[in-house]
Amino acid sequence: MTTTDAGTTAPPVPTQSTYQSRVADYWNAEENLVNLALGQIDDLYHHHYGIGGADESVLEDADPVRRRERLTAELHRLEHAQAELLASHLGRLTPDDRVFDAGCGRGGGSVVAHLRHGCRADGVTISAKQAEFANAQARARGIDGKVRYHHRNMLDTGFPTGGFAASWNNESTMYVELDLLFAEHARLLRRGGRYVVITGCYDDTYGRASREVSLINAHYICDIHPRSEYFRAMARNRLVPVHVQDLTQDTIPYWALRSRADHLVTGIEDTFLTAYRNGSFQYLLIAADRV
Ligand code: SAH
Ligand code: GPP
Ligand code: MG
Repeated sequence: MTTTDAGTTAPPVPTQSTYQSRVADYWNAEENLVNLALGQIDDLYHHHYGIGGADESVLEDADPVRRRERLTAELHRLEHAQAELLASHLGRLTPDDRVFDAGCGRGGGSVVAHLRHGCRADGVTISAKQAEFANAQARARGIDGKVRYHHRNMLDTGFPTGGFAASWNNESTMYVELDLLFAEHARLLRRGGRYVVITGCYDDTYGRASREVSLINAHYICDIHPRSEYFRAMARNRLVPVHVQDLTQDTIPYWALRSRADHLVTGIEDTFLTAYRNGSFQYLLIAADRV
């Protein structure tokens, strides 16, 4: 067991199921240009999608090198806007407040929250590689005293009970059982603390998971939940929604632009577009108070 500045103790290697080990393998090996080339622009590395109107004029640039650069920058701008939207829902935070970034990827979201609110941040990822990468980024920025990343299981963080003013999952809920996840958030958040999730969920009004939702699951090794399950699991775990926003129409321009970026596509772009357009899939933000 190791003692950390975040308090209490946690095992040096997270306890994890076989499934979670495979998820860790995916993220330890992941080097998609669509993530690295975007992150290199300003050293904010995101593993989520974008929102807002896209400047499609970048596609018309006659110079092929400049066209690629402008496309990359435009996709990054849209992903950054998504991170800022999430951070804007974290409530009022002071520099002494601590926030928890559950499933933090290469760390961009915690940096955005810290820069916006001055707060301390603890990010947790099941991938040792990502935690190492994100800590190196924080050191390079000189914010490693405030922003830290941990190779841990977000279902069992070892962080102190009631120690956090806010917490979130940005596109990381589809890797876990929601009841276990929300129980850990409810434990970590102080009363009146704020929880925010941005996620892709399947739409209960469609019926069950569509073919496209199943293809997205297979692509990322995840298990997308229905929208209804978020609200049931929150209600069971002292999390009371204060704001719900359907971001589906806001994310379609990102996917439409990404599908035309030949140098960045991964092959999943048309599946997302079909899933959003056929009504089987939603991009959703929920902000909730811990009561
Ligand atoms: N929130 C980040 C990354 C999203 S990608 C961003 O917005 O950029 C999904 C992340 O969830 C990956 O970092 C993966 O390691 C993490 N993850 C999946 N299951 C996890 C678990 N059980 N515990 C901690 N992290 C997990
Ligand atoms: C991460 O983004 C993707 C996920 C966390 C899983 C699926 C998300 C849903 C909303 C269903 P990424 O930036 O690593 O993916 P990509 O490499 O495709 O850009
Ligand atoms: Mg990406």
